[in-house]
Amino acid sequence: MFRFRTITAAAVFALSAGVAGSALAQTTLNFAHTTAQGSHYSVGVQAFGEKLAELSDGKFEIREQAAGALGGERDMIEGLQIGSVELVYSSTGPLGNFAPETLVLDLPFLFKDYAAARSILDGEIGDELLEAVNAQGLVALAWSENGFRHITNSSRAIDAPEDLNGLKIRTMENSVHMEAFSAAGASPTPMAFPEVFAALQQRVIDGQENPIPIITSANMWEVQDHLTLTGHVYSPAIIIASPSLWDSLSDEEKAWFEEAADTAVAATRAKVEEDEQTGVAMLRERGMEVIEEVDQAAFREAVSPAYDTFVGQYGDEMLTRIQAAQ
Ligand code: EAX
Repeated sequence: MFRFRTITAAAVFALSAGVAGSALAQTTLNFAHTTAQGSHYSVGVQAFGEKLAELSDGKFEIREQAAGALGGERDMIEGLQIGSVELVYSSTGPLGNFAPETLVLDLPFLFKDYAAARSILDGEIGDELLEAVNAQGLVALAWSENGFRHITNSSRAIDAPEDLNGLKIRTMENSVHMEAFSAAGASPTPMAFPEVFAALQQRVIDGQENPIPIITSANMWEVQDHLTLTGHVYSPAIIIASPSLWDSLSDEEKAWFEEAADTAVAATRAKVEEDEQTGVAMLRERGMEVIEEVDQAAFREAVSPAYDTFVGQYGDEMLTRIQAAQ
């Protein structure tokens, strides 16, 4: 015991004498997401890391854990609650299983365009929904963006909702999305994102639905022939921190993280816009057959029973507020 203490004291002395104030003071934080390096989330994580390093003068360093290195989105959110990961960039896919108040955001055809979605998420409604997430032992820093979701599959061109009949479509682990695809006649198969590519490749499922930034960054063209630009739901993203990280921070440090999150959101949105402009042409070049002219009213009608189910379970107060705000 005596010997151990001596060594420890000597080591502490050596460290503090040699490298005080340098890299030793640095804290490395894991920032996890399910999408590929270089994707819209990845660009956000990198921007977050740069901003945080700048504000903290190098005290905090971000280590990006991309492509589901720390599991699917449900696993990662659970990881935040138990403190095995510090920061997560996630869609709302599994979020409603933690904070049901956020499920309203997953209703199809709720947001009319990107501008409406962004302004509502950045405003009072968005703040209230972040608070609902915080009530679940999480620290929600900001709403970010995934984009309007579209349907891909390898069986047939989907021109109208009837073409979905019987198709096994992977959905996120989200009751509102599953209800919508059921109502439209598809056979929804919930699955964590890191499993989707292999499931498509092995034909365990026929199709999936995701925004252009995901379809492009996940190389979906390699395993999917058809893309229909249904834009059937706006898919938000959220940046969440673990309570154990948060509780270890001073107020000044918390403000740095909040500013870094805003920087991440701006970077991600810019990348979504870029992908929206270039992605469809890129997917066509790589062999996907793309249907751009979509009768959205028909799809809206086909998924409308999901609204009745939602309102029956959760009421229509927040839904009405979101509709009235655009
Ligand atoms: O958050 O699971 C999904 O389809 C999500 O869009 C993806 O993981 C990005």
